[in-house]
Amino acid sequence: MRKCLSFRNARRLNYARAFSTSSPCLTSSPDTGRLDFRAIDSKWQQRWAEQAQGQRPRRKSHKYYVLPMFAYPSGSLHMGHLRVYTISDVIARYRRMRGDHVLHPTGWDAFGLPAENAAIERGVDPAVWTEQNITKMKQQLKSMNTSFDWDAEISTCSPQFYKHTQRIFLKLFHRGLAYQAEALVNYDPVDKTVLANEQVDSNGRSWRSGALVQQVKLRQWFFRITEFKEALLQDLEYLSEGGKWPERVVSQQRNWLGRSTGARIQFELKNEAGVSTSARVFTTRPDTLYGVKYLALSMSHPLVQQLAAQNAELQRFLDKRASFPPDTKEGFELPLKAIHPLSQENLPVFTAPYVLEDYGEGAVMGVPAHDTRDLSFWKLHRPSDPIPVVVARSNGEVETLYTLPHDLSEAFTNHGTLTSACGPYAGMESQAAGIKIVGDLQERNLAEPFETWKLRDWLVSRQRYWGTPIPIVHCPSCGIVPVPEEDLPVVLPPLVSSVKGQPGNPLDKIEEWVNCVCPKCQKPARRETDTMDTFVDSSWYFIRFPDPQNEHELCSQNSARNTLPVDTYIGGVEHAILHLLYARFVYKFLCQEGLMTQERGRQEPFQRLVAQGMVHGKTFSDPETGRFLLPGELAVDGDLIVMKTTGKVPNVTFEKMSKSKHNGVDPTAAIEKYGADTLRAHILFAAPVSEVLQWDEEKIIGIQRWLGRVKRLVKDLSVRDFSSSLIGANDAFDVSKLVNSDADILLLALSTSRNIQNTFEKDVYSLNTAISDLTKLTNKLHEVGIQNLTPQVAEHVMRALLRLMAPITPAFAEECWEELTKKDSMGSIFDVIWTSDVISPEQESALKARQRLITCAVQVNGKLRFTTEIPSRRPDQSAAIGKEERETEILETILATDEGRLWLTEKNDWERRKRVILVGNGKVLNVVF
Ligand code: ANZ
Ligand code: ZN
Repeated sequence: MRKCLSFRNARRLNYARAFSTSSPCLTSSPDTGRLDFRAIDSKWQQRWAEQAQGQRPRRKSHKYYVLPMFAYPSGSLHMGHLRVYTISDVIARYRRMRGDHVLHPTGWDAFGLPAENAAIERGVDPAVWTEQNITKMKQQLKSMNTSFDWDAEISTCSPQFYKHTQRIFLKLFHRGLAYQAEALVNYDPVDKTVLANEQVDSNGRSWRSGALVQQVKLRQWFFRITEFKEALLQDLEYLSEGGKWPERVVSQQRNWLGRSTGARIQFELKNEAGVSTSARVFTTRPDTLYGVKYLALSMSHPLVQQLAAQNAELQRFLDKRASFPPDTKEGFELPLKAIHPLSQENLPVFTAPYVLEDYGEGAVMGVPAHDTRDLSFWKLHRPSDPIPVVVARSNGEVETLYTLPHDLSEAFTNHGTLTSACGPYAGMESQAAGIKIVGDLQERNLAEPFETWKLRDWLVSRQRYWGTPIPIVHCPSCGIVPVPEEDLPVVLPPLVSSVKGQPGNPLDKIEEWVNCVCPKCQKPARRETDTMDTFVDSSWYFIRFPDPQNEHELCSQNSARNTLPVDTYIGGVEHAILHLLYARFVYKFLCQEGLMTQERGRQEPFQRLVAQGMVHGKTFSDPETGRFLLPGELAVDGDLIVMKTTGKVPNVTFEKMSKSKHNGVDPTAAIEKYGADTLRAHILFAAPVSEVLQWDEEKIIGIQRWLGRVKRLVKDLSVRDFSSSLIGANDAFDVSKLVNSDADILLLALSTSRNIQNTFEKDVYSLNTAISDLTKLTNKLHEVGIQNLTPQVAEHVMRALLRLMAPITPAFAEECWEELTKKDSMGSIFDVIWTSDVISPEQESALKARQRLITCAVQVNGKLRFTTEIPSRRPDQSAAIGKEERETEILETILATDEGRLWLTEKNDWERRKRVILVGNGKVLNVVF
C-alpha cells in the first residue's frame, strides 16, 4: 500500500521531474497519441478569423492596453518573439474574458540596416523585401494562436506612419529641441561613408571595405533629451512604486541619466615659462582635496590640444588614442604644474585616456589613496612617490599615514573622518568637510557646488537610405528651413538602380530628390539627406495604435485620453535603457505639447513593464576540444545522447542561441511539431517570466500529457448523461448534499482560480506557477475520478478549469469547451462572462466548515520544520476510513504544499524515507530519513 502511494505521489507531485525523465518519443505516448494539436489549432484559427475577433461589439467597459514590443521584420520569428507574444496574448485574452475593452496590437519596426544591406548586396528594393517579410511573419504570429487587433497594424516604413514621425521632428525643431551640431562619427575612408557602430568590427575595421575606421567630426542632428532629465529621473520614483517597473530596469535608467552631485574646483596651472592659466575639475569628493597628487586632463581638453600644436611627442601620444584598451592607465606628463589651492604644493599634470572628454569638466584631480583608478594610475607613473591617506574609517586612526603606492593594495573609497593631513579640517566627517572646503574655496572664487549628468543629447541622424527622412531643407540664403507641416510626408524616393551597390548614403546621389525648392524663398535648395535613427520610430509607435488611420494627428486627443498610456508593456530586457528612455522622453514632450494628459504619473507611457528573460538553446559540445557539435553529429543511444564518432557523452549547456553554437530553434518548426498551445504552455511553464528560459524539447511531453488528461476528463464527462438540470449560477449547490470529494475539488478549484487570476492580473512574473496550479487541479480531478463526483460539481469544476486555461491554450480550450457544452450550444469560451469565483463566499465558508481543517506540525527527523492545514474528519467518518487511507490522505496534502515539497522532496529524498509516524490522527507528522 505504501509503495503504491509513493509511486502515485512521485508521479503526481514531482511533476517537473516527471517531465525530464519522459521518453523523447512523442507519437507512441499513450496519453497524447489521439490528440492532433495542429488540427485543433487550425480549426480554431479559422473560426476566430471568421468571427473577426476583436471587432465584436463590447459593452462599455474598462480599457486595457497591453502591448508587446514590436518586431523587426527580419523574415522569421525567433524564440524571443514566441515568448513575448505568448505573455502578451495571455494577458490580452484574460482581460477580454473579464469584459475589459482590450487593445492588443502589434506592428513592424520596419526601417533599418538589414533591408538596406539586402538592397545593396542583392539589388532588392528594401520596401519590397520588408513587405515580404512582414507577410511571412504575420502568418507565423497567427499560427501561434495569438489574438492581435490586426486592424491597428502599423509599419514604421509606411509614409502614413512616418509622416507623423516627421511631424514629431518638426514639433521638436520648433521648440529648439532638435538641432544640428558637430559630432564624432565612424568614417570609412575607402567607401567614403559613415558607418553605424554595428558596421565596425572588433578590430575597428569596416565590415564592407575592411578599411580602418576613422573618427571624424560631422554635422549631425540631435534631440535635446537632456532638457527632460529632471522629469525623467523624478518619475522613476513613480515607476518603482508598487513594482510597476522591475527595480533592475529602474536603476539602469537612473544610472544612464547619471546625476552626480559634487563640486567644480579650479586649479591654477603654470607652464615652464611661469605663465599661468587655470583648469577646472569636477569631483564628487571635495573632502579628499588634501590627498590630490596630480591633475589629469582628457586627451581632447583645449589645453592639451594647444600644447600638442607645439609638442610632436604629445601629438604622437594623442594619435595612439584608438589603440588603447578601454581600461588603460596610460598617460603623458604635460609641461605644466598645477598649484594646490590649499597647500600651494606643485602637482604634476597629465593627459590620460581614462579621463572622459564629455563628462564633468573633462578633467580630474587625482587622489590615489581614495580612488581606484587614480591609484592604478599613480602606481604606474610615480611608483615611489608616497601618498597621504586623508580619510580614515570613522572612529579609527586619524593620524595621517603616508604610504608608498605599492604598499596600498586598495584605495579607501568610503566616506569617513578626515585625518591630520587635512589642516583645519582634520577630524571632520567627509560630508561636512566637503561642504566646508567648497564653501571656503568659493570665497576665493575657486570652487562651487556642482551637479553633472551622464545623459547626453540623442544623436538621431543616420547617413542611410532606409529610414524616416528628416523634414528639413538647406537653403543657400535662408539656411536651415523646416518643411511645412502641410507638405508632409517627405517621401523616400525609390532606390534607383544606378545607386544600388554603391557605397555611402544613396539619398545623396538621387539628385531629382535632393534638389528642391526652399519653402521660404522659393529659390533652389537641397534636402537634408540624413534619415532618422530607428529608435525615433519606436519612441512613439505605441501612441499610434489607438488611432492608426488618423491622417492629421499622431493620435486624436480623444483616443489618447481613452486608451493611453499603455497598461502593460512586455519586452526583452535588452531594451531596458535606450528604447524605454527615448519613449519616455518623447511621451513627456508630447504631454507638454498638450497631446496627452498632464496628470502626473500618467505622463509615463508604460504603466507596467514586464521584462522577459532570454531563451537559451540546448548546446552540445565535445568535452575534449570544446567544439560545438552539429545535430547531425549526435545520436541517441538508449536514454543517452552520444557523439556519433566517439560514442562519448557530449557536454550539455544552455546558451544564447547562435549559428556558431548550432543551438538555434526555429519557432515555426516547433509549432508544426507540437502545436501552438502546447508551446505556449511550455514556454510559460519552463521558467519564471524574468528568467532565462532553457529550451529543452524533451520537457514538452509533460505539457502534452497534461492536455491529453484534460481532454480525457472532458470526454468522460461529456458522455455522461446529466438528466438533472445543469448548474449555471454559483448558488445552485446544496452544500449539505455534496460528498467529501466534491468539497475537496470545489475548494481546490476555488484556490486555483484565485491564484491564477492574481497571476494574470498582478503577478505576471510567476506565470509559470499558473501552469503548475492548473496541472494540480487536473491531476486531482483525475485521481478522484469524474465518476466519483456529483455530476453538477464535476461539470462546474471542469468548466472552471477550461476557462482558466483558455488564455494560455486558447484553441485547445475552445475545442474542449465545444465538446463539453455542445448540448447547450454556449458558443466560444471567450464569450462566456467570467465570474470571478468558482463558488460563492457563502458556499466557501459552508464547505470549509464542513471539511473542518486541523493544523498538523510536520517534523523531519524529530525537528519541527513547519505547520500546515490538513483536513480533519468527523469522528464518524474517521472510523469509516482505514488508518492507512487516512495516512495517505494526510501525506498527500502535505506533499502538495510548498513547504512539504521543500522539506520532503527537495531537501530530503522522499523516496528514501525510513519511517513515517503519525500522531493524534494528524496533529503531528514525523518523517525519518
Ligand atoms: C576626486 C575623487 C576622489 C573622486 C575620490 C572620486 C573619489 P561619478 O560618481 O560617476 O560622477 N571624474 C570626474 N570627471 C571625470 C572625467 N571627465 N572622466 C573620468 N573621471 C572623472 O564620478 C565622479 C568622479 O569621477 C569624480 O570625483 C572624479 O574623481 C571622476 F576619492 O574626484 B573624483
Ligand atoms: Zn530660402
